[in-house]
Amino acid sequence: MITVSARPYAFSLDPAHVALVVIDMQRDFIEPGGFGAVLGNDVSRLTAIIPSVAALLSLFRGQKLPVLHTREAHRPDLSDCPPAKRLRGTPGLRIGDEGAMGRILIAGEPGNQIVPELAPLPGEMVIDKPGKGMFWATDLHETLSAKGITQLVFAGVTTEVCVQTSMREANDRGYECLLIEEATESYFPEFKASAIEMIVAQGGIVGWAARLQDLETAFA
Ligand code: C5J
Repeated sequence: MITVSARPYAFSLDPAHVALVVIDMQRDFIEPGGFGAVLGNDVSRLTAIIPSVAALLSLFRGQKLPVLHTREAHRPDLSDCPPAKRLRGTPGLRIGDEGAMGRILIAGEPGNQIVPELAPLPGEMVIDKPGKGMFWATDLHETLSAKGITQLVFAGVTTEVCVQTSMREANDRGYECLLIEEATESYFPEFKASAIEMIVAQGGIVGWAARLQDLETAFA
């Protein structure tokens, strides 16, 4: 066991049963000119965490620990996108519509690829998820259980939407979840801060949060 200084109290990390989860670091959310930017968001906030997520990936890859990447992605025929999700937002800027980087949130489109700096390596898990949470309509729980993984270290975007939803789903399935603060971001700084406080509140009702430096120190 490795002890990581964390909130609300130290996290006991078990290298034999842990995986890193990088949520939705896809071009459409992160890069200037993508879907997130077209919606009026300041994507520079999200671009800024790329080095921290890369450092986290290096840490796990260096320790030969499992890595999982997710993408929010729908099938081209939208058969996995409920109308209530598809019809949300401004016409012309909805899921499946043609955007600056191809069809919005559609698997295989340029904007749906993970940013090159954080590209998955051969052998790393990549999960296309049609929901905000990574367990909805995926076989991820079975995949992680088969590998004996019981702890998940989280990074990615956005903190209060897909990261928090995935952490809550994981927590309900019995995983111990640790969020790395510098490796997650929101278009809204106050939402990131609030999401982290919600996660660690009440004795870690959803999980733990730690600084990247504290995780690196624990592994050193
Ligand atoms: C993610 C979103 N990845 N905000 N998606 O958080 O719609």
